[in-house]
Amino acid sequence: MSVPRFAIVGHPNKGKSSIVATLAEDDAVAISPHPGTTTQARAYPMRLDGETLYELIDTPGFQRARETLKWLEQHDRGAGARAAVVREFVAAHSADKRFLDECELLRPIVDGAGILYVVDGSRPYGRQYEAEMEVLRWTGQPRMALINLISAGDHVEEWRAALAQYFSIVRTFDAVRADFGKRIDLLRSFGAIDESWSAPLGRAADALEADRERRRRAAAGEIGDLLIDSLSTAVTVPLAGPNADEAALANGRGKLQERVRRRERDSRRSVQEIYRHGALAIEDSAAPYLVVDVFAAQSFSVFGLSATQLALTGAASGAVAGTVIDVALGGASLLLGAGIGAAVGAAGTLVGAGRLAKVRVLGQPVGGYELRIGPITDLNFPWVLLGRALLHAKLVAERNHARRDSLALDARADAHLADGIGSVRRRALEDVFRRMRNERGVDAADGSVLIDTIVTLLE
Ligand SMILES: Nc1nc2c(ncn2[C@@H]2O[C@H](COP(=O)(O)OP(=O)(O)OP(=O)(O)O)[C@@H](O)[C@H]2O)c(=O)[nH]1
Ligand SMILES: [Mg+2]
Repeated sequence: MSVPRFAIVGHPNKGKSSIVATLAEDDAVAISPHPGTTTQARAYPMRLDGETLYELIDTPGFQRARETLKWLEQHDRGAGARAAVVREFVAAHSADKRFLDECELLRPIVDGAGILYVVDGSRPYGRQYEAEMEVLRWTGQPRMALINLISAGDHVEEWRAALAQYFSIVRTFDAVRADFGKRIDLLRSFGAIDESWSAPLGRAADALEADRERRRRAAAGEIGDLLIDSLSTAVTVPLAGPNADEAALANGRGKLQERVRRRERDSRRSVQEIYRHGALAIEDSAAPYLVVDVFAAQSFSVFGLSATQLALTGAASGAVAGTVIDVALGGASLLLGAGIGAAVGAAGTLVGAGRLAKVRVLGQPVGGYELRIGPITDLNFPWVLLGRALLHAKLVAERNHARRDSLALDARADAHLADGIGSVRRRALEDVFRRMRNERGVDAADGSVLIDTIVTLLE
């Protein structure tokens, strides 16, 4: 069975390429505020597991719709021959510079593509569009109109009335903000206009929905791995003697932080690749919680659990058990603390504000000593990592491929994330975190609690 193909056509600069990018999940489609950005028809396949589900063809906008229509009318041989006359138009003008754009946009349609006609519903309707719509009607191909809203105006109703004269299905569709559900609706409704497409498009929609679940699980797996790795990370630095000095501590602390930061960056990249957003930049002053360092105080205040939540969760008990010496690294920012005066090797546990990492001096069998820093035992550390990862993954999963700005945080995300988790889940997660912190390792059951919880939190 042939793959359903749609040509996205319309006036220049109305969001055609944006719709292609959205429906093909391809952020490489050229989009710009300047009319005439797309100059050639180009197919973008939507692939899943090596199979092409459907194909979108981006096209240049109409330039000479009225003249095109005039030519068609001059060659009219009755309704039954109109599709053939359009084909003749393309053949007769393929070398005619004046009709380059018309030939580019009509060629895929005469070759069998369905039509998605895009208009901007924020601008008033005008009769100049009628020639375009009439030319499209002449092709006789299945067609649907999409009302995109590029700016603030609202002329949707007048557009709807006019479009209904030419198209059996008219939908509003926000090229830049349409979410996954809206895209699936669009696919299914396009299946309804053409019988031969209803089965493959129905299957495509089902496959995309199943894939959505798979992606969510894969993203949860990445976040789970990030937590496991970051909570079990420890670094070593060489020591001159059996006592740790300030410089060695600072050196080890820096290494540990850098390792966690790098791990977080890698995890974000993997999550973005799962959602086909590999090239997405995360840098926007509007997104401080996402951009600032995982170790910054701001991350802790936004994503960490409150003292009450920590107590309710049971996180506080048993967290510093073990024979190693926990050194308080002080201050509001984990491991950044000034005044780390703790002499490693001294007896006792300095709990301080709960900003902790395990620190110990190891004797080497071949002589010499090294300082081992980690794992990070700070009670809030896993919650901060998790909160940041969830927010990032949700924004990436929602993000439409027509957007060209960097990833920005929605103001609503200001709500304290940990509040949404619920105490039962929080406790289950904290049990897993505790085992990670205590270096006993996590087993398969812990792994599934972790992943299942993260999947739910991503919904
Ligand atoms: N805010 C907003 N901007 C949009 C929307 N759709 C398109 N745009 C913007 O409108 C401009 C044109 O979008 P394109 O997708 O390049 O339009 P096009 O129809 O392919 O343009 P040509 O290829 O030049 O004919 C870009 O700056 C888009 O970012 C929308 O739904 N909302
Ligand atoms: Mg374009």
